[in-house]
Amino acid sequence: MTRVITFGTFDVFHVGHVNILERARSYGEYLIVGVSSDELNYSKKNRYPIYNEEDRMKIISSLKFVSEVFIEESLELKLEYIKKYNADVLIMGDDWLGRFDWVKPACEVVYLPRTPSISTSEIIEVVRKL
Ligand code: C2G
Repeated sequence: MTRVITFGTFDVFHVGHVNILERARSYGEYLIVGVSSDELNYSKKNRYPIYNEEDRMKIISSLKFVSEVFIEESLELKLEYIKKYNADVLIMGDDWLGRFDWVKPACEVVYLPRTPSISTSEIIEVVRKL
């Protein structure tokens, strides 16, 4: 059984998130998702997510193609998470192209094209202008 792992904030959940999770799952039979903690998001983007980590975990774990969910506390712990969850493949969107190649001795790394024209930041901007 191939075990696939992916990571993300998945704030203001949208179809781009569904697409990457669905495609990630197609690489194996078991999909593990590391959901970035509120603190990790703050350290990366200088703002807290709109949805808190508990709600984001609940949304992701309710998807039929997701097998297991955990909180990702740090970007530097990728290798530890890959080992802990016994992952064979790491899937990331191509906005992260090359950034996680350093885990390659431990597992295969695949970057998938992002869904065009949709992002959490764009949704926030559009709503803000209403
Ligand atoms: N994504 C996508 N298409 C979009 C928007 C997002 O394919 N239109 C993908 C991203 O490439 C990423 C995943 O959805 O693989 C989650 O996106 P974000 O929530 O923006 O995740 P991010 O904040 O980049 O966190 O350890 C890595 C980080 O935790 C990733």
